[in-house]
Amino acid sequence: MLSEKINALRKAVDDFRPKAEKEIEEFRIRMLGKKGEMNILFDEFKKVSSEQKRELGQKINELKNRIQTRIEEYRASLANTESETESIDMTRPGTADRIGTRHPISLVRNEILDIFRRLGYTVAEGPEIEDDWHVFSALNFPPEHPARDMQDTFFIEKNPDILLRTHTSSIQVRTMETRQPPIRVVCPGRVFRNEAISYRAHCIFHQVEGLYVDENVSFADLKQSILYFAKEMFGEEAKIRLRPSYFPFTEPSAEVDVSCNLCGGKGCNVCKHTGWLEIMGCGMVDPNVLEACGIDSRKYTGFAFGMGIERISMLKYGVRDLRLYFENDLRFLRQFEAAF
Ligand code: 2U9
Repeated sequence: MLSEKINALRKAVDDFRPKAEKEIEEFRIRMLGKKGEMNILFDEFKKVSSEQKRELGQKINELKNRIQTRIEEYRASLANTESETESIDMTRPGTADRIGTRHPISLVRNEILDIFRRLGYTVAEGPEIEDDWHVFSALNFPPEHPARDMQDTFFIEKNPDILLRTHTSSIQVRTMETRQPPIRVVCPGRVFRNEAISYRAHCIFHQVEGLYVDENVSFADLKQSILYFAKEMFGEEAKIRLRPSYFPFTEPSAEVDVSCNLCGGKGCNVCKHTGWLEIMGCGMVDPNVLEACGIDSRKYTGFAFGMGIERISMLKYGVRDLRLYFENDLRFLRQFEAAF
């Protein structure tokens, strides 16, 4: 009987989980107080036979010690948690988790696309694996043009030619084939050229090209759109100049320079002491190209432009080696954490 009572009480002691100091005090009184459980046990103990006294006496003493140690332990642990809660400043900002960042090529691509979206352009994309028509023939490349050579282009199949696109112009061809003017599109994407890798060239790089076709689109419209782009991308003080050039798909064609934003046009080693940096090519879409894509070149005119995203990003952020964009070195990428 008494032995069972001792066991039941020990279980109650072990199960006890106080949440506040007050509960410990109540527990102490219930167990060790004048009319508490221990004194009831001691009273009953007086009545047990002398043979049992030794064993039960030991058990009761153990239980009393257990209760006393538990009370001390609970008091100590509650005191600890209480002082901890007091010292935590709940208003302090938490430690932010380190999440991934946008690659500088994505940052600059998005920025370019946003600038042209503000001018009413929409974004179009297309396949990286293309056919001869969309990359060369529709764009007025003559059959013997060097870009069609194995040295410059990665071919997947010959006759009929299937290849990796060397520019995103194929997207504009596809747009014109499926839509009639007015057309205002910007076409971002990866392009592939069989080039030796160096600080200024890579066999894979990224472009954004643009196309505007409508009635009465003029070279003046082209210049004004590019000036707007240059100011948005490089700052309000940016100036542009156009130098005559040649592309099979535009006539007339031009190369665009922006005033060097590093030296403010005074001349430095980035702009090779000219005060100017080349940022893109452009021109009026050749009527042959409009016709090849099913657009009436007597009714419509258009302008087009193309730029390398790596190049724009290098100029904007002062990056001197293009290969950094492909190496995924975190020491490089983390420098763009704050950009967006
Ligand atoms: C169509 C008609 C015309 C796109 C153009 C350029 C000029 C140009 C280069 C810049 C540096 C490519 O990345 S780069 O090597 N691009 O100079 N691109 S005009 O003209 C087009 C495109 C599509 C149907």
